Amino acid sequence: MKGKIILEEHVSMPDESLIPLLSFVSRNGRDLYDALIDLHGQRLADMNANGVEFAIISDNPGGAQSLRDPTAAAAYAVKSNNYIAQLVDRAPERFGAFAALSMHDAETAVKELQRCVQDLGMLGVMLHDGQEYLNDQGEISTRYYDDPRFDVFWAAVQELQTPVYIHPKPPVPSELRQLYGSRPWLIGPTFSFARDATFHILALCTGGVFDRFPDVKVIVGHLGENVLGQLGRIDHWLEKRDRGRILPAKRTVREYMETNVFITTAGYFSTAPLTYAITEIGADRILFSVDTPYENIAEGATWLDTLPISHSDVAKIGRLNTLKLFPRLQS
Ligand code: GRE
Ligand code: ZN
Repeated sequence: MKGKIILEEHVSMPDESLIPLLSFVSRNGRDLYDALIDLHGQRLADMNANGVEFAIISDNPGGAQSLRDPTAAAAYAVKSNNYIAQLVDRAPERFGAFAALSMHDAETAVKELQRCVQDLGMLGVMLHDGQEYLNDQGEISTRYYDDPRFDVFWAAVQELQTPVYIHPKPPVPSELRQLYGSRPWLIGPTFSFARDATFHILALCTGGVFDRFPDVKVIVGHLGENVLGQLGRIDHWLEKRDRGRILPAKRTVREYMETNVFITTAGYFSTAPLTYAITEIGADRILFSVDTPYENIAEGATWLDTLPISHSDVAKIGRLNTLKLFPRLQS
């Protein structure tokens, strides 16, 4: 199909110190770096060749969420947002952006979000999982956004009608030691990304964030991380064991997945899990995405165009659901 829209598409400010890290992700870290800082060259050419009309771009993971110093994280977010806004301004008919935010302080995050939406024309927010910070013992810890301290953030998100993409980031040092020291192949897209993002989505759903802010829309990539695969068992035990005792949420995880959460195909072009997702939550909640530059636009686009599902579902997933979720895209 023509007119595809993709929305888990990463860029970075030029910074060659990223190359060693990217060499962990790719057999050729330099090529990956070049692809990450390119937008208007090869990436746009790939979009053109594969019927992709529009991409919502975002900062590379873990971005501001991996910066433990509040001042550094806030300054980084502002710098990244200004840089990404300039990239969009060179071809605004082809690109939009998610804002980067430091989540050390919710009020600061709200102010930067307002600037990004109202002054820079950004379409939503991408948070790279929880905010890393130094706790009172000086240890690196993580804050998740079901914490009531973030209610002012969710209130602003609801007011501005900006979807929030929860994207994974690399593990913190304690997990690197305990889990992955002798199993480094499980870091990132093989396992740790989905493990961490699944936890965060479940924390938001079960913590009652969507009861307090019913109009908030959250997006999660990689076909919903691991939420859908466990959905029946999660709800079964929440109802059987926790409802009326310890569970803050008023509704089932399934209901939030059908009301507040959207999933994307980013990084996961696999037909059986997609059709399973359609069975579980419906085609209206699924958005096509690629996960550039970590995945290939032609591969994702060819997969979408040859899926054994109805043309109307392909049109919804490839474009129409995203237009509905981002009303600003239609103007
Ligand atoms: C991602 O952004 O989802 C990603 C990375 C690195 C490797 C694989 C991947 O940031 O999907
Ligand atoms: Zn990604």
